[in-house]
Amino acid sequence: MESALTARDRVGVQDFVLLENYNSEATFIENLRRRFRENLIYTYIGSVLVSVNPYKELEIYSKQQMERYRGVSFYEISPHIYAISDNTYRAMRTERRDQCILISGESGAGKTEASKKILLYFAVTCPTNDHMVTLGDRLLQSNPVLEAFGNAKTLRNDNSSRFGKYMDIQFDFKGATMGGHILNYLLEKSRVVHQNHGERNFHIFYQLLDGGDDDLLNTLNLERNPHSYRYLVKGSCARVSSISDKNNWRVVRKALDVIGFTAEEVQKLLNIIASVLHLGNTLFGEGEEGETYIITETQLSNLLGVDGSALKEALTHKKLTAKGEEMISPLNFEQAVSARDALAKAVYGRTFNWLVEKINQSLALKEEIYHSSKDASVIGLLDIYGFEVLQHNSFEQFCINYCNEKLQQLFIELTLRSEQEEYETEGIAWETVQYFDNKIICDLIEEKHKGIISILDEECLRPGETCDISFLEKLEDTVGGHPHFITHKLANGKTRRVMSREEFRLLHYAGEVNYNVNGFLDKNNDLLNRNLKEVMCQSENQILSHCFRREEVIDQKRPEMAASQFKNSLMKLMEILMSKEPSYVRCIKPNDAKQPGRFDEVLVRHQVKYLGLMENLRVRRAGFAYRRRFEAFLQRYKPLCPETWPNWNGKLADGVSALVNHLGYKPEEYKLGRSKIFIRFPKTLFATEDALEAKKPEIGKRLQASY
Ligand code: AD9
Ligand code: MG
Repeated sequence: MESALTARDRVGVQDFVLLENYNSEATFIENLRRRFRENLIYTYIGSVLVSVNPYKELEIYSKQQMERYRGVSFYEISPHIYAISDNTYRAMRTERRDQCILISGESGAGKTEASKKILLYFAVTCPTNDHMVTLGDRLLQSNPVLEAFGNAKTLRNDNSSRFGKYMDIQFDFKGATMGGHILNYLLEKSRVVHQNHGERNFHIFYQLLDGGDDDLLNTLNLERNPHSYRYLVKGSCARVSSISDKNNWRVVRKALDVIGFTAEEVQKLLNIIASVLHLGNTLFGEGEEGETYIITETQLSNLLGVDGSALKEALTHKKLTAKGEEMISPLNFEQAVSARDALAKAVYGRTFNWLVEKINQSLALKEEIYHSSKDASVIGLLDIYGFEVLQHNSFEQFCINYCNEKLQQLFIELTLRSEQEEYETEGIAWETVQYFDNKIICDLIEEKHKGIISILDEECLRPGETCDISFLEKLEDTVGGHPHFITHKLANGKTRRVMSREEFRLLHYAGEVNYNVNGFLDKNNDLLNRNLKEVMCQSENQILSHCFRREEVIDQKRPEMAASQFKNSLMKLMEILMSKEPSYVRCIKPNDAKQPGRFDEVLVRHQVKYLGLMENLRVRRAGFAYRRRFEAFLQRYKPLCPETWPNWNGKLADGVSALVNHLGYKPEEYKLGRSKIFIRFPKTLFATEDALEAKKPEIGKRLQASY
């Protein structure tokens, strides 16, 4: 028994609810640290999985490991991302209810890696339908493609997701995978034309240049050196030691084939990627009368499949309709540069959407299966960009962090709600736990008419002179008194010196972030000059003509603005998630240096705090630390009682009663619900576990004797 205790001391407890001193943050973090030191990166809080990024490859993801977790109950075996996967799968099968797995944590904490491991688990362990032998492959191969086009090296993460992703995996009544569907959220398009110092553009550009063969680069009129392209070197870090662009190119190229892209489609896609690079190298000169002209000759129009002179004209002129008449007016230098960048962003962003559409077609249920799949169930997998605080935070960080607020809101509602519901359905009294509800911040951002997004939209639409600063002033007037909103203006009319006049600060659930309003209006407007749209919708490149629709040019109605669009897509996402049974993976980043073996306590404490893990634990423990279904409890501990061993044939609740009476549980230590036993203190369960351990040799003998 002593050695068991020592082991427990060394590696910590595998479920935080088993901590004696569960109210102490220090004990919580110490437990995480001990486990991290032993390469035990996973720990539960009840059914929530906490994962600490090891920043090194661990030998825990093999097929044999997958087998270990198949069909095995949660608590019987060490915590693992496969246990969550398996549990979710079994819950879907037995309860016939759609499930979802929500992965959260800040940038670089390991969300995308976790989501890939879950997908791999399903692809490898779930039966495949005869029709769909390649579906698992296609599901898996969608990752490298989307990562190539949607991920980039940032200061926080060498493979940072710059778009949000929700994937549904569909299973038939036999539990075989039969289809998939991806929803993508707001790609950080601004990265196409600008990157902060130490960051890169999307991986695909560098992969193509490093890995594409000479013939391919020739046809695209590209040079191999990324430094030749202005859009690739804004962050001064075209090469990253941890990334092999050449190898990744091969992986992506193969993945495109597996998913079912034709050679022609791939060529068209690469033409577009190359054209973005050429756009970046398109330079303008200024004439004597302030008119702008293009001074570079490239293959741009060929690659885009559009008429060269029409494109030149559209890059340097603007078409306006005034009083029913069309007018062409020249752009000045800055306007031309921003029209060019807007085109690059639009081309890339829309191509990314096309890519997701194509992948969805490849993962879609085939018609004949669709009709025979009334009993299909779904497991949703959410992997979004994590909370981000940079030196300079802009519109993109505002959206990303808002998205994280929404997810946290969902976590709060669902963990508390499901906990409360469980006590209710089991007929057990419930004690409330205090926690910070971030709804107040969500409201500040998204409330109709009064929220930041509404104010931003209004400012974009307001006729007359509006600018980023007038937006900030509007914010001050409208939400200036909000407890989570701060600007340089103090309530007494004085100025807060530490803040610039171009910033507002939000006190997010995960920390304070200063947002610089420069560019907010433009990014929210996300406008592309009409004549550029006209040129693009005539493109001979079918991807582009699909992405730029003629109707868009004819229809003068203003499309929804970027932040509102994002807000509405998040609302829909919340509805989707609320309709499913959630499981959670909470990812923690152990250090900012991306290094293995380093556990920075201050950093970890901060994450434990804002992820609400202590509250999560308290809620879980408020009533009872441990709960188990009667059958599972009996199955495990029945050898400890002569009445229940080797078999109990009566009512399950009576068997559990007999067992706990025999074990000497006191009435205050446990409660029997309708289908589960609730145990208040971990030590009760420890004692029972120790008794089971001590009994093992005897049970083994009895088992042998009975053969
Ligand atoms: V972001 O919000 O998209 O910027 P993520 O997705 O949370 O972020 P990601 O999964 O990309 O982070 O992990 C960052 C890096 O940590 C990976 O590229 C790996 O190098 C490393 N990592 C994360 N999880 C694991 C793991 N389970 N095993 C080994 C890991 N390495
Ligand atoms: Mg990610």
